[in-house]
Amino acid sequence: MCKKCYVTTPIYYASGKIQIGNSYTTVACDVFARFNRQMNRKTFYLTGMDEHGQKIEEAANKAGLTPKAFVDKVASETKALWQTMNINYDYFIRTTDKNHEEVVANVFEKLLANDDIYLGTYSGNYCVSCETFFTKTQLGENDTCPDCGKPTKLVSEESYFLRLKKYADKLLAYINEHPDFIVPETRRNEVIAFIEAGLEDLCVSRTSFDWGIKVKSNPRHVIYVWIDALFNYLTALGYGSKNDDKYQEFWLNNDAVYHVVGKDILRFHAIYWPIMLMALDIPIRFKLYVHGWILTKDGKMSKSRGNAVYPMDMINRYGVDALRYYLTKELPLGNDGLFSYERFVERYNAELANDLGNLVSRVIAMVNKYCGGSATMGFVRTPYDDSLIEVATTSIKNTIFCFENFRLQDAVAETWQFVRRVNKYIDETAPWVLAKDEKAYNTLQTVMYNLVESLRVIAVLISPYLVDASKKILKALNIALDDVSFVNLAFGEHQSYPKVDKIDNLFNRLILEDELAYFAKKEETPLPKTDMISIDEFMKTKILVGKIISSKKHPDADKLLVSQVEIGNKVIQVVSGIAKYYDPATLIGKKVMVVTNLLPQKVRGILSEGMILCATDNDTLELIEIKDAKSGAVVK
Ligand code: ME8
Repeated sequence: MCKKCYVTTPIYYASGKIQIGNSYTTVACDVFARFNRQMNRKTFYLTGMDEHGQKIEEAANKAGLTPKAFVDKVASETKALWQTMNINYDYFIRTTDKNHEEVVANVFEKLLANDDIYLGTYSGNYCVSCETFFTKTQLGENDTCPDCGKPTKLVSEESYFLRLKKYADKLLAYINEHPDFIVPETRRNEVIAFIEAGLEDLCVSRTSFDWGIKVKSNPRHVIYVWIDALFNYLTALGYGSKNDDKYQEFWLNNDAVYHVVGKDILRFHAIYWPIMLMALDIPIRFKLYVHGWILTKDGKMSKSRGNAVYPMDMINRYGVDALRYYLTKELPLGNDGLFSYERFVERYNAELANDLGNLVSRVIAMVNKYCGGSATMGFVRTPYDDSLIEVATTSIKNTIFCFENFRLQDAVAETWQFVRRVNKYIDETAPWVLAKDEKAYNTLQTVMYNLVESLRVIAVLISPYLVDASKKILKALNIALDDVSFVNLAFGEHQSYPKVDKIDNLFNRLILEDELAYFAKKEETPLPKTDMISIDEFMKTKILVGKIISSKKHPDADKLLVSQVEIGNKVIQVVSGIAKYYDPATLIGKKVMVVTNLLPQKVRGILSEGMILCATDNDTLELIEIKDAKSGAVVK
């Protein structure tokens, strides 16, 4: 059995805020890392940020910050979020780290020297949002990005290319010889089909933006984000630097390296990354675990689609554990999972408040009430004990098996087999009846011990995801956290509980209607200040067609004209700043658009009752003329 574990999340683009969809991978890897630590394996958990590229440059411009100031801000916000979410990573890499930049630039030169990278011209469509090039056949309708649906840009520029074709056969052979290289199998088959369809060499540099690592031998080129990003998995371990101990320990001499990624970045990790490693003669040590997406009822959850749910909104209302539980429980490795508030509240009530929270409160209250707050393994057995212990043993074994294989959802389900069995054991043994019968004292002791010991086993099994609840239970049982381990975990291992402390409710029951009303109200709260207006606001503007029947210069202002405008059977006076562009005589007879419901106001002493609409780019100005519609017609 392996003694070490290296697990990585993708590094998140610094351009967007973390929503619960992409926080999924980080929670899942944290659960896996905690499990491995509990198996006494030396574990290195890596996460971080992808901070270069056009997308981030644009986001920084929009925020009015330099790219560096922008990514610094996002990185510190992200770290703070992970801390709140009990994410216990060992290293947080940023692609703007000097060491990372230096190593990536060197790796690029090495690939160039070996002729694995060559200079050519790229011509094709580029999606800034996904930082990806697409061929014509891959594009969606109207040349939109096949992944995110946004418009792509046609780009033609000198570029460096990584030779992929050269390695296609070698990669296929590797995948065939390593059946568990890509998990689950459906994703593996997808990758095989993609390679068999023929690989195009990959564009790996850009000249049209600046924010990135420069090619040392040709600084006009910036290394395109995927070489930069993928290498984080090695630079974080010190690869290519003076001190590469961690690279030796966790990559070269380790059988358990896991890259956990969403299905949208499968190709990059399953094809481009191993080919880069092959070209550099670095052994492929990793396995790829590919998860689906968290969807909402209108598709993939993402900030750009406007359907994102943010972790802090859930944490502020339900606590960190509830969110970690939901993410761990709801997303199977292979498929997508649906997020809805209804489902969240249902799961919370059924599994956290009822099955677990209630169980813990009841057991601790009973052991205090009936046994003075202590429990010791007894010598009497009830007819239900064998079954309880059998389910405990199976549940421990299966939970560990599922965690080992990154089947986190199944691991939770296996543990819950036991949680439910313990609840049933209370009903079967009815301690409140035993407590009334003096002769049943020893049986009651046994039942209480079995229940408390069950809580201990459960607290260990849930510790990778319900981090706080697990600690609270163990604290109440007065068990040192250092004693907690999955190795040799067995029912009956801990034989005496001299003092069981009272405990507050772990999860208070929620009322579904209240929660739905809360989120509905939250969604209705006014949008942050923007220059957008609602349709209702726009519809308040009354625009009618008017015919200019006379026009003359304003007596006191060179820039203004005073016109009489006939609108239907009414004539209004309008003062407009158009004298620089129009001779008043040429306006007579023109039909124009007039805003007619502005409050009348005096402009340099002359009353203006409306506004004539013009198109302007500041250098030129043009009245918007109407050809056929009659004076008085409505513009809408
Ligand atoms: O792709 N459900 O970064 P990223 C589940 N920088 N997972 C989701 C999700 C959802 N609704 N939305 C996003 C990048 N993700 C690159 C990675 S790694 C060398 C470079 C997941 O911030 C997505 O599938 O766009 C991906 O695995 C991760 O969040 C990072 O996405």
